[in-house]
Amino acid sequence: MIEKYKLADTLLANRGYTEEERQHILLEPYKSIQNPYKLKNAESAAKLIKTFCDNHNSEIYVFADYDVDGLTSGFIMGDVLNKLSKGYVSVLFPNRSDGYGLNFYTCQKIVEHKSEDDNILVITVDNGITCVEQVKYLKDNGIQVIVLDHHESKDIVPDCLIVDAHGPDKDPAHYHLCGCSIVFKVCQILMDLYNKYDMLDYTPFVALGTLADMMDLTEENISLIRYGIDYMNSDDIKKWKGLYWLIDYCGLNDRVYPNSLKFDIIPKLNACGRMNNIELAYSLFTAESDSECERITNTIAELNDKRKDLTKSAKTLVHDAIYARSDEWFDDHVFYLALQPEYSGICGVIATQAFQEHERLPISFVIAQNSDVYTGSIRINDIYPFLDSQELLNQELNAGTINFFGGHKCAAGFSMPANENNLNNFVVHINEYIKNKFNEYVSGNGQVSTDNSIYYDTEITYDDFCESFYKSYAFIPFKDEPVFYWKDVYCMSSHTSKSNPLNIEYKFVKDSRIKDIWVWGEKNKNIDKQTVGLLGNIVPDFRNRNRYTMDIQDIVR
Ligand SMILES: [Mn+2]
Repeated sequence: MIEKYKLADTLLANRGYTEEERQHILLEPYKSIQNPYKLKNAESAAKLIKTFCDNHNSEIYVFADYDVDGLTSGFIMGDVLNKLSKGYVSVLFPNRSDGYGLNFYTCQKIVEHKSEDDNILVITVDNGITCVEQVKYLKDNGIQVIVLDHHESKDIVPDCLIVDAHGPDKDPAHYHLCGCSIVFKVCQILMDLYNKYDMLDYTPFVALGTLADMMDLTEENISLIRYGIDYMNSDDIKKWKGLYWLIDYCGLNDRVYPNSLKFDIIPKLNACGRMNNIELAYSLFTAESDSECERITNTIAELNDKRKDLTKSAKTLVHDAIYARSDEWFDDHVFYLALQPEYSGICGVIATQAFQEHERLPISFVIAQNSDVYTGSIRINDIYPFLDSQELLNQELNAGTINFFGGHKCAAGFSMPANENNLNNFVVHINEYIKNKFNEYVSGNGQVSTDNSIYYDTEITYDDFCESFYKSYAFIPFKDEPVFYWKDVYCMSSHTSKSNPLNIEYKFVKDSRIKDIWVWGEKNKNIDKQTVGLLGNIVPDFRNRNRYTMDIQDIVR
């Protein structure tokens, strides 16, 4: 492997990527991006879309979603159609309060203003696979529908053209694609049918969608992200004015990495959806003037601050609620909060917070009480591998306490008709579910792993705390962040933070040089005047992004 990529190669090898995969990812990423024609039904979808694009009287409605994958899916589809279509194109987003997916309200509006000879196509992106009734309604009214999704299908699927690797035509070679990548591939074919444009211009958006949805980091996904990151670090990004402004606002010029997308850019875009204004993020992507970009970027930052304030106040609620009931706690396995509608975008964040307050709590959920529907998020504590939110919610769907759910084993969203009885039954059922599962597990042969061995990727030296070291691997997205070992470092002194006594700043000495490193929370130890080993990730210093420091995971003596 070329010297420049030696570290990245080691880190990938440690994570089980084969030599051929590493070769592609690092040296020939174009080889990792699979032929779009291999994605099942993608070519038929592109051809059908083309017949509408070629028609002056056509109307194409793209129905997207309110998270970052949905946003980027909607943007790519809309932008490509605006370039190719002779007819009318519109991109629509749902409100969180309408619930997830193509909703009847939007369908009705499209049908109402349709006249006899209109040629209308609805394309759902990053949603649609569960919208059986809505698709039927549209088709009954002479409207064609294409579903581009990456979610798991239920037993009954919409009666229309579907591109979804997890849909009825299982396509395991493409399970790793997010909604936005499905759209990207269909658009690659569509562009190809017109002999036009290079879709690689859109990889920054694919990178955002893939990271936001935390898709598996397969060879193809890593390479798609890599293309997007390289593009964002080049002058080409100025072509996408709004995204360029946001990158600039976050102080990331020439310094975009998968982690800066995860921790700086994606949360800001997500804040729009959480605060019921995903259109704001969309308007940034489509903005044409600098003044417009500036105004929208500032509004997004304000919205993000408001979201943070709201989260903070909710965390206080969780804290107070948990401490108010500590005595009777162990009779009850589920913690929940019912909040006002303005919290609907951050129920999941709050539900997760409950585990920080009570680390052995099995299940928590938070609902926002809108007048006719309660929308909520449920979280499973991953220390209980035998609990599965999908199993639980499916049972509740059949029992009629909820009317919709989606998500994964440990995190899911759901909605229920606004009704106190439903809520009470839901809580009773969850407690029963947990008790049954515990009993099953204990009567089985549940074993707890007691592997306490220390893992690290490679040793580092003082000189590795620098931009060039970070740059040599951080362009690769990792599921498990690289852990480095800094051996035999002498702890000269330490002092605790004034605002939080759990945070400690240590002064370490190595080779006659001093490095000060903050250690957050309860990981710190009293190691004054001792020689220790430090295990952790290399991160930009929060006080100065030009410096690098260690996010310490463990201190070994
Ligand atoms: Mn998605």
